[in-house]
Amino acid sequence: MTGGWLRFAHWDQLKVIHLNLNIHRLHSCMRMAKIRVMTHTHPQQALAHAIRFLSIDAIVKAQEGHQGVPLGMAEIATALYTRHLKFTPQDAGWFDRDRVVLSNGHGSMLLYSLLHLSGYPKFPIEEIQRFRVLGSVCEGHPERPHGAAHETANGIEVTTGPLGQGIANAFGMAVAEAYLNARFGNELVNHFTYAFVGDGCLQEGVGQEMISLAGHLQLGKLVLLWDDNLITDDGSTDLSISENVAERFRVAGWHVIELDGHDIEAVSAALEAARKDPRPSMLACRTVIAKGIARLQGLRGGHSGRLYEEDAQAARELLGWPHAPFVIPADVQQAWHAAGQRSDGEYQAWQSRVTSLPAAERAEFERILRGELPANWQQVLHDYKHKALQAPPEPSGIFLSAEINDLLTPVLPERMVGCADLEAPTSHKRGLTAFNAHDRSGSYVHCGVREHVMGSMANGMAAHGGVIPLSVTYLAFADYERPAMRMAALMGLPVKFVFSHDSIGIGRNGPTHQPVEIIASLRAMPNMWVMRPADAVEAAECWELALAHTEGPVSMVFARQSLPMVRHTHTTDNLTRRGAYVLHEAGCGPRQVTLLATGSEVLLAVQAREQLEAAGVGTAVVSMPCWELFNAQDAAYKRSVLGTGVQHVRIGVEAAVRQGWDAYLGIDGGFVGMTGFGASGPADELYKLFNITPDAVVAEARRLLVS
Ligand SMILES: Cc1ncc(C[n+]2csc(CCOP(=O)(O)OP(=O)(O)O)c2C)c(N)n1
Ligand SMILES: [Mg+2]
Repeated sequence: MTGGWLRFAHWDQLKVIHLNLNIHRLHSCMRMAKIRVMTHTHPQQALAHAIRFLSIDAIVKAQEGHQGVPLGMAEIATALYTRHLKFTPQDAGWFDRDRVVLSNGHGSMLLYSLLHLSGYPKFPIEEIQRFRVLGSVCEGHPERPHGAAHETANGIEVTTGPLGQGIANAFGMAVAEAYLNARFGNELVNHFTYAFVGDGCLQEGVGQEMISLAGHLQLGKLVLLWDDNLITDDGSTDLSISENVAERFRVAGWHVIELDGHDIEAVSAALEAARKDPRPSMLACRTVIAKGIARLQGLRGGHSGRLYEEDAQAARELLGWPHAPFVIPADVQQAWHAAGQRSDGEYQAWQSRVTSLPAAERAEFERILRGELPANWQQVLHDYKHKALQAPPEPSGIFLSAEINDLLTPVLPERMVGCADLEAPTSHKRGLTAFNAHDRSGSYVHCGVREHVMGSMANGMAAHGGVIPLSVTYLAFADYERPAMRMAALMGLPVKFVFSHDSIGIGRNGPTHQPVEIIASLRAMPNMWVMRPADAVEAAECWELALAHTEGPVSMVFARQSLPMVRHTHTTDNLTRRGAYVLHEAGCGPRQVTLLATGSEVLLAVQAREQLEAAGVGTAVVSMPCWELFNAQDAAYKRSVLGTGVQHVRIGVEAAVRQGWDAYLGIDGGFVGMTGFGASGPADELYKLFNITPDAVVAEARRLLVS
């Protein structure tokens, strides 16, 4: 009894202490705010307040949004944009601009206010007033515009919302910058990457992966601005975290400064120090969430608690801001516009440095900036196709990709490869050297066993531009980078996610390493191409299409086991271009059976066809390396490939689950594949165990033809 009462009292006490702490925090914040209003010391305070009130007014109008970040980080952002950032709103895609990522993307009004105030043309006041209205550029969370950055850039560098992604993207941008800086020199590429980051991003696992790898690589031009406000959605950070977060950065080799995030001078001085320090920097800016909203500041409700007009009015009185909603006084507006022009000189100087480059150098640099592939880049792939038919290449599926990539190295110096500690079995390093803390000229990033940050890094690199990122691991571990893959698809970023060990055919590592459902799940992702080539020729064709594809990511799925040739005749045409094609038409009579297969199972289908044809059953084999490309073909082509007719049956063959196949097979179609997880054993034995064999395909055809 006593123990129970004591426990209860203890809990109650804790609650009281917590409440007192919050009230204390609230009072001290209000005192601080009043003192600031009374003394109005800092000449730039009104610039910060302009961010605050644009955010408050937009959120009140939208009747929802997250005020915590813009109100808490207004001074930090003011210091960065008015004194340090290299940017030109009039040319938002200027290649040598500093990059800014809002990793705590829920605080989108911070970014929109900054873009509006500093003069980005896509963010007029009307758009701020349409925050969260369908069709507005001021969407709930920031969304990067689709398309080539030099044409579409509007100031939003990456889409953010899933916490942790943004800082990992920023890290990728810093990697791309360092690589291009090593290649083209300070005169052409020399910029910083800044990221606003909240507690949530630093609680996410990907955040820790990023801290570790960026510290290891000593990316000195990466600067994080941490909104250290001690609050997340559920309330105090004490609820869920007790380690010293800044210390995590220090032990990983970062330069850390802890400071008052509402002190513009302190922030500015820290930014100055950060820019000079050779280590990546983290500015731990202690802030008050929702600063300026007396009812919510410093409290859980500051995060996104509903704001009312009364709150806006009270804030105007508290902070001494007499202006009507969405009205920025002329002097403040002018000061912000001046900030937007602060880099004009540097911009002009950079332009003239580019125009005065020797012609060939300039052409190459501008090609890289535009993200264009060099003339004749396909030639090595075409040659490879020829050669593969004359002398069958290395057998393993993933090694075909490795071989192709090795040939691409001198042709595409902008290609950068990240791999999550699987260099030997995937072999995409070959002619490349490592990008590391001492040598930025290498284009192979040893990511360590950190698949998630590898994917997000690749997204950041693609968003930065000037490099073509590859992200390499086993297909079973795609799930570890899936959040990044989804963001690549959502943003339309041209990242090549390369996978090996694509089915049960991996050897004896067992079902943990045997993906059965992952191909289907990747095919379910909008705007993601999934390619599963059947042999060396298809591998070259897939790479040709993947590299030319700039509107979104590609998952390139390769077998670990050998992929003997299934294509025996050279075609100058890229047959994979249409996603699926008839590899063998029925020979002995009209088509009765169509076998549809991908990757390593195409050969099984070919062998099954031989048996069926020998028995007088007209059988076609269709190779389907990329469903997404096939789905985009016209109905007539689709019909010609899939085959039609009452007497005709279709069978899918893939060492994976059936999900998705019904679109081609129909409910009456047959399927030879997996229905559950795999097992530990040699590949050939597993194929027999799970009945994925030519005999099984033949048996399925006979069953369907009879029924
Ligand atoms: C991966 C992910 N999980 C959860 C969320 C939902 N969410 C949005 S903001 C937030 C709290 C984040 O706290 P913090 O970064 O400290 O932001 P603050 O409350 O200080 O604005 C949560 C849980 C999310 N956006 N992304
Ligand atoms: Mg927080």
